[in-house]
Amino acid sequence: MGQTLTYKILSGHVVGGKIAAGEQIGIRIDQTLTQDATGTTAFLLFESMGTGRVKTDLSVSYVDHNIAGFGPENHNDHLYLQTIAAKSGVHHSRAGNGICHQVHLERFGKTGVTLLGSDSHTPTCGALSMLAIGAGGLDVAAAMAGGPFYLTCPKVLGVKLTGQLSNWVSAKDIILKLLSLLSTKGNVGWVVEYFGQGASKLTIPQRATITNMGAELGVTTSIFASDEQTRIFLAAQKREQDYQPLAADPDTEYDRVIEINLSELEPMAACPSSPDNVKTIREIAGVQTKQVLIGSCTNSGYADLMMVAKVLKSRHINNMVECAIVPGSRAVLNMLAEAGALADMISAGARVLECGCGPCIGQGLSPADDTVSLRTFNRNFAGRSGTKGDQVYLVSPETAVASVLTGEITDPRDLPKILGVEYPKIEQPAEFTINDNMIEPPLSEEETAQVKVLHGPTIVVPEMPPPLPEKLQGQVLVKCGDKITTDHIMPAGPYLKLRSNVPEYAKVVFNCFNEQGKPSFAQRSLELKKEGVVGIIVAGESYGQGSSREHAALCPMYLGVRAVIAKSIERIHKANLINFCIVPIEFAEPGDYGKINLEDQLQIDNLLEAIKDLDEVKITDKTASFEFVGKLILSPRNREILLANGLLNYTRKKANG
Ligand code: MIC
Ligand code: SF4
Repeated sequence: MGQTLTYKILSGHVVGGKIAAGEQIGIRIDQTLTQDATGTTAFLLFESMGTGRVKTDLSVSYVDHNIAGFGPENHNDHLYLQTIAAKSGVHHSRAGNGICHQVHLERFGKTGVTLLGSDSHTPTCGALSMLAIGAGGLDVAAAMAGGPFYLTCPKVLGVKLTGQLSNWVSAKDIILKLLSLLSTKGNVGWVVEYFGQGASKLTIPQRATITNMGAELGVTTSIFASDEQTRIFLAAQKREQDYQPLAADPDTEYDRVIEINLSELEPMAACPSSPDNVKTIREIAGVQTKQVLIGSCTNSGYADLMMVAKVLKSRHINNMVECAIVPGSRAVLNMLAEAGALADMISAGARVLECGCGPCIGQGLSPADDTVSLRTFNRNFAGRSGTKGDQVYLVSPETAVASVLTGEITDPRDLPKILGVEYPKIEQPAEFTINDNMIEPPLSEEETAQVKVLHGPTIVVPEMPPPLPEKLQGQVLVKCGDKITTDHIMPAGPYLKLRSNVPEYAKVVFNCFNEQGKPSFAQRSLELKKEGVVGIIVAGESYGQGSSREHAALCPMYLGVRAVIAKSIERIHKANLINFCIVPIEFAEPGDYGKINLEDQLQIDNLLEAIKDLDEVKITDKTASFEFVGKLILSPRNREILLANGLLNYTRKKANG
């Protein structure tokens, strides 16, 4: 039987373990990417590993998330990142150059290589047939130091695309369709591989929209074959040397196959407040919208934005709608400017933001209370936009531009009829405008010696975890439901600038559950910590969905949390918990979740012994007087990391023999 594309790349990179689904394997990492919001911690941890220059073929440090600069924090971070990149042999993409995934796709992606990124949308580069995986910053730091990345060897889901997209239906609708079929939970341990005639017709930016938002499925990554489309894109980026043909063997048998006929697809939206709450636009058409935001790392390709500009040309956005363009890369923005498309957008009334994450991560443009916001982004978790009770719909650029003209959710296929707008078919440019002057290449070793790393006063080296106790006595600090995202645990928006200062940032852990006039999660945790009582988080299914931000583990750990007991835990977050020595425990009987209450006292008598070599642990709820069993789904390496007080200490121990 032939090999899947995923297994071909894995086989070429494996350095430990057996390539078979479910086995723990270590793989060599060729490239890494970090962004400023996770990168500062990643580089602080990298520095403390003491390995000097990075050992990867290529590492790029992007500044794209935190670029608004309210107060000195952001710029302190940027200067640190710029100087540590210079010191470590890392490329540095400066603020304003674009969003990491979009820029990496354009300037650095290379077929057949592995990429580890401290951002959950790193799989975007799967569009170029790379094995691109999101991870916590500490895992990326370890990879920069030359260590392998450890993962569970995945099962492979083949998504066969047949047919052809109709006018006004786009790549976004393909991934929304898949989200409607698979949902955001229960997909841990899978890779999605796209194949079929329909896949071969999609351009690289279209594929990138799909692999990008594959992160919302909770899979390890998503990937397309490398074919003529790949060659054309890389040639247009003047990087044809980074192309090689690569595909699954023709006789491959996938662990599961789903078929999607592109000819039958129609425009869709992920309704509030989960990317899998998908409906067709026909079902929700007519809902009034007050805001339409177009762009982000999901839908910022040249064709997407040119299409929007062409539709807006000589028209005006609806007077009741605020419209902004959030370009993903400076290169695309430049090309829009050169083509006059930027002027078309501006004269139609669109506001043009600088290239960066911006409103996608709650950095401005929060919608008004009780209003609908349409975004071409990838996440609409409750409150992520910065407005409590927000109603964010995720749509394609086609649906977005149709709706911005009418002021209500509009099926773009109706545009010819209602406004006389014909579908503007946009050809991929034969050549992209290339201008890398906002990317600083690594310095030579001699030049590196002269660099002084700037640690501004708002950058605080994070504390590492103390050892776990043999007998764990703790209190349930929060009991939350299903699909708790890292945005619930560690809000971004105005707090994002505190990423480099754990004691400050930790004050807003679980802020969405804090009630006015009552002690916050952080205050309650620190009180208990003083008394020597450990904090415990109890949760439902799919705990820790969404982002790779390790602060969702690091900050609770700082507050004294040492265990999470959940019905299930998402891959990246579970790794982050282990890296920061918080024990991930899953209910053996999901029904036990209902018997536990907030503030219950829980006890585990033999925690260390269980971590050493047991798959289950007995937990006593002393308040509710019952016992239940927790599963420890841990690899031998996970166990060693927990027993070594976290990944940093574990790495140091290994280095010292
Ligand atoms: C996101 O989209 O949630 C982010 C912000 O890009 C995160 C990373 C972060 O929290 O810094 C992600 O996707 O991993
Ligand atoms: Fe930035 Fe949003 Fe993309 Fe995350 S999902 S990298 S915040 S644009």
